Amino acid sequence: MGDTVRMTVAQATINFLGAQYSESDGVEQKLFAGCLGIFGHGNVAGIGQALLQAELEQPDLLPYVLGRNEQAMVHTAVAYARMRERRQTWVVSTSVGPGATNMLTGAALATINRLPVLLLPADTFADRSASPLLQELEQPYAGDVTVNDAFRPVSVYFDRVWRPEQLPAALLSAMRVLTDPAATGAVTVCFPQDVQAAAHDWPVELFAKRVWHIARPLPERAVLEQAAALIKAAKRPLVVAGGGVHYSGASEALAAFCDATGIPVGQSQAGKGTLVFDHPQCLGAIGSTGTTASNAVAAEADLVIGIGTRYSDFTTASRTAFADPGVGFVNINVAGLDAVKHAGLSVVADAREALEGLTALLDGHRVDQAYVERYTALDAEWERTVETVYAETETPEGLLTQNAVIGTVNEVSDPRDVVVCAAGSMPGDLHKLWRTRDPKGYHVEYGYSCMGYEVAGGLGVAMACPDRDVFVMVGDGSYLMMATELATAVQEHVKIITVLVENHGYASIGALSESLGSQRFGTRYRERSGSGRLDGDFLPVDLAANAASFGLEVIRATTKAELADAIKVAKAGSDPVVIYVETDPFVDAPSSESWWDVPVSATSTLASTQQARTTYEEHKARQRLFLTPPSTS
Ligand SMILES: Cc1ncc(C[n+]2csc(CCOP(=O)(O)OP(=O)(O)O)c2C)c(N)n1
Ligand SMILES: [Mg+2]
Repeated sequence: MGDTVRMTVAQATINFLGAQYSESDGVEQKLFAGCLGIFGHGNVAGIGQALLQAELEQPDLLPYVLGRNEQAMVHTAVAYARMRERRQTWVVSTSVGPGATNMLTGAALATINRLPVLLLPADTFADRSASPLLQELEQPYAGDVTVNDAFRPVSVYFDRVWRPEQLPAALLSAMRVLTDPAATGAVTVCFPQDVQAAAHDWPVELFAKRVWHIARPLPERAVLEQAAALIKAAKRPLVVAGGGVHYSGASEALAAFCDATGIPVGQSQAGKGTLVFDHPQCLGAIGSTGTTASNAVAAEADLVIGIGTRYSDFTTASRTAFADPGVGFVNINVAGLDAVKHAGLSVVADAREALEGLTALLDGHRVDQAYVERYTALDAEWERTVETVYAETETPEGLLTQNAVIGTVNEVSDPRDVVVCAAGSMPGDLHKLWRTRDPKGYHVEYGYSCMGYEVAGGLGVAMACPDRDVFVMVGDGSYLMMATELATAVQEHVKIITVLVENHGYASIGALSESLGSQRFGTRYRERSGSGRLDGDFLPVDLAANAASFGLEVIRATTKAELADAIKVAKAGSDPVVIYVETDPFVDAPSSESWWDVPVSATSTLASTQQARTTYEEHKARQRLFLTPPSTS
C-alpha cells in the first residue's frame, strides 16, 4: 500500500476539488472558482467544517461564498460558467431536504443550457441511525429513496456517496462529465451527512493536481466534404448560430467563414454575439423573437447550417421559420443529440474545427451577389426599425417604453459591457433589439427562461468578468421572485447595475394571453376589488424601496435623460446600483413577423378565445416536420 492521509470524506472532497484544472487550447485554469453554499444540518458539520479548515489553512483552495437562496446559487454558478466558456464553474453545497431540493430548478436550467455546475446536496444518514431525521422523506415502498433522487432526471451525472470508498470513483466521474463538451450540465453528487463526517485513509495521489482536457472533436473528413458539397449546391444558405459557437470560441472562425462565403447568419438567444451586430453577414436574432431580416431569409433558405444550436422552438418559430419546400439542414454540433435534428447531415464536431475545415474546403466559393444584396437590404431595413424604436420618447402618460429603455442602456453602456436577462418580455425584446458589440456582451438565459435568474446570474457574470460592467435587466415579476442575491452582491462587493423595469405585472404573459384570447387574465399586479376579481388598484408595493433596503444605491429614473444620467452615475462608481424605471406595458417591440406554438382552447364560450383559435389553426397549418435528408441535386 502507498502513502495515505487521514481525512473526513468532506475534507477529502474539498481537497480533491481544489486540485482540479481544465485545459483548453493549452490554457489551464482551476475548474472551480470556489464553493457557493448555504449551511444547515446535513452540510454544516461535514462540508462546512472542511471549508472552514480550507479557508484557514489553504485560502486559495476553494474559496467559500455564502449565498441567499440555493436556486440562486446555481444560477450564479451557471452564469459564471457561461462567461468562462464552460472552462470554469463553481461547486454548490447545501443542507439536506429543502436546501437540496431548492437547487432542482437550477439543475434543470444548467442541464438544458449545457452549462457545467457541481451540486453537492447533503443527504440523509447512510446508516439510518437517526432516521427519520428532520426533513427526511419516508417512502413506504423504498428505504433508499430520498428527496435527492429528484435530481436524477435533471442531472447529466448523478451519484450518492454511501461509503467513503466510493468517493474517488464518484468524483472522477463527475469531473469527466463536467468537462465533456457534449455531455456537460448539472452534475449532482449527494453526500449523506454521516458519511461527510466519517474519517478514512485516502491514497495521497487522490489529491494530486489533475488537468481535464476539454476536447475539440474533429469532424470526419468525408462528412465535412459532404457538408461542403451541400453548401456549394445551395442558392440561399443560412447559418443558425447557437451557444456552441461561443463555447467553442469559434466567433472568429465564423466571421472568417462568412467573410469568405457571403453566407448570412441568424442567431439564437445563446448564439447572439457570435458575430457583432454590424458584421455584414449578421442578420441578428432568428425565430419567434427574431428580426424581420433573419426571418425573411429563413423563410426562403434552401440550406440551413446549424452550428452549436439545439433548435429550440423559439429558434425555429415552432418549425415554421423554414418554408422552402426543399430546405435541408447541415448541423455542426459536439452533441449527437443536436447534430441529427431535422434530418440534417450530422457533423459531430467542435464548431471551430468544423468551420475552419469548411472554409478551407469551400476554397473561395461565394453565394450569388443577388442574394447578398437581398439580405443586406433586409438587414438595413431592420436596423432602421431599431433606430426608430430606440428613439421613442415618453408616452402621453409620461411613461418610458421598454424599447427606449433598451435603447438607452445600449447607447450609454460600453461595447464590452454585458447585458443579462432571462424571463419576461425583455428577453425577446433584447434578442431583437440589443446591438451586441462584443461576443460576450449578451447573456440571456433562454434555455429555461427562468424568472429569478437575472440578479443571481448577473452576480455570476460580474464575478467572471470584473473588468466589464454588467447590466441586469429585470422585470418587476422576476425581481419579486428572486432579488435575494443583491445581498450577496453587497457582501462580496461585486458591482452589478440592475435596471428594474416596473410595469405592474407580467407584460409578456399578458400580451401572450391577449393574443391567445385569454384577455390578460391574472397577469397584472392589482388588488382584488369589490367585484371579486383582480381588477382593483395597482399594488402599493414599492420595489425601489425594497431594493434600497439591501443597502444599495437606488436611482429612480422617469425620463430617458434621467435614465442615461443614472447609467453614467452607476458606471462611474464601484458599488452595485439599482436603477428603477416605470414603463408602459402596452407598447411592444416591433414584430418579428413570426409565430410561437401555444395551443388555444379548441372550444370556448368566449368570443376572444374562438377568434384566437381560428388564427392558431391558420398558423398551425404552416408547421412542418423536417424529415427529408439534405441533397446536392
Ligand atoms: C420561474 C418561472 N415561473 C414562471 C414563468 C412564466 N413566465 C414567463 S415571463 C413571466 C412574467 C415575467 O414578469 P416580469 O418579470 O414583470 O416581466 P414582464 O413580462 O413584465 O416584462 C412569467 C410568469 C417563468 N418563465 N419562470
Ligand atoms: Mg413586469
